[in-house]
Amino acid sequence: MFDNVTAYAGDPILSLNEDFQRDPRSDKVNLSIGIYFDDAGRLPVMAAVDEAERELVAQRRTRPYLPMAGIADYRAAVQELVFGADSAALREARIATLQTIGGSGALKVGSDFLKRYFPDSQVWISDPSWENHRVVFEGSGFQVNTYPYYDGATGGLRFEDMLKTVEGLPAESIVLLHACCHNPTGVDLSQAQWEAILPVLRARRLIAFVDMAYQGFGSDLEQDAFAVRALTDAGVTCLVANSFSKNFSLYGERCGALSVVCRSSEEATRVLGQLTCTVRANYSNPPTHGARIIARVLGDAALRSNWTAELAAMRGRIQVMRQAVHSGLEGHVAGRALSRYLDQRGMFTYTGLSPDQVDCLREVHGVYLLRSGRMCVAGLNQRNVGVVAAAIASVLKHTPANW
Ligand code: KET
Repeated sequence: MFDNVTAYAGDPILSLNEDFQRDPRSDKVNLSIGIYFDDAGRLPVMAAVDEAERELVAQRRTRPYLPMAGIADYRAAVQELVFGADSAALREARIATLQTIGGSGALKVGSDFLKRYFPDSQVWISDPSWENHRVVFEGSGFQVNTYPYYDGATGGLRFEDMLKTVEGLPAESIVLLHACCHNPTGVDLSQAQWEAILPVLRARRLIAFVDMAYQGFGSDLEQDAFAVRALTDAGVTCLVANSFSKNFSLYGERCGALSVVCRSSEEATRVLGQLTCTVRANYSNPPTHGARIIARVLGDAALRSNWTAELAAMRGRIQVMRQAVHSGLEGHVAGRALSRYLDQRGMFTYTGLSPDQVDCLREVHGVYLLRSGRMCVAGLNQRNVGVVAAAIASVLKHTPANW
């Protein structure tokens, strides 16, 4: 029956992470998947999450089917965190938000919804982007194209080229944008660059689909939401997929949300209805546990400030690791452009290492990066950073300085 089922080539991130788990070497280092590890190399259980979960468990709450759109308190908390307590669109009740199965689920529900109403539109993602963006949108039946984004020569942004491409897109094209901490490059638009692209999106009647998987890992929770809020205030049609996997360290609970900013509250009600219809057709309704924890933390002043502080400390630790790997490399390889380790933001740095160099790092040194050269800086710690810098230096010594 399944003779013609071909073998799955694997996923460039998740399959590599599984390879890492199987690697028997005790000194292996995982800088592949976008997961924050603490300085002891462990996945943290954040204190506020721990406390909220204990309370929940003590209450011995039942687990009914949730509404298709998810928990009301959770949805309200998401709206406030993403759009800001003083958002005019929120006050006017014109944002449709529903709880989703992680940020991935938000992208999937959003892209299925868009395919139904904009069947002839095409999707534009940054070059490069998170590998799964293409997979999700193609899975909904869209043609996926790229707009210029990263400049390999400088480690910065090709903003003028990006703008020019966006200016040439047909109306109702879907433009996937990263709110902050761009994955995989760690290079974001400045606030001035966002201000420059907003009128183009609006004037050309483009649909902005913003992916915000790293709120709190760039500057802080508020500043990281700048793009989302500026788009909303500028009246650009936009969808926002946000994830709590990273900033709550709740990867396996699959907590995220999709918000669609509409023209009126009446429109938002209709849009929410069709989004819940998409959910029903896929998985009926979302799960309870993780969302209850998040709603509790965000809804309680003390827990929330504890969470915000711990997130700030995580962000600070990543910054320390950026400096540590930079100075480690400086000591080993002179004359290379290393500033990108310091300048790029969020969990990732695009190292410029070639697939062959990445293979060598993994096979010879047990250091795992994505073959695109993406390094998850949040996997570094005081114990492994020196070893990693020495391993990269050793790989670089055998190749010309091309970056
Ligand atoms: N968007 C982006 C930009 C992103 O990096 C991830 C996960 C997600 C969405 C998915 O979020 P979730 O809530 O887990 O569904 N990225 C890391 C893990 C992965 O590939 O699934 C990564 O890039 O390593």
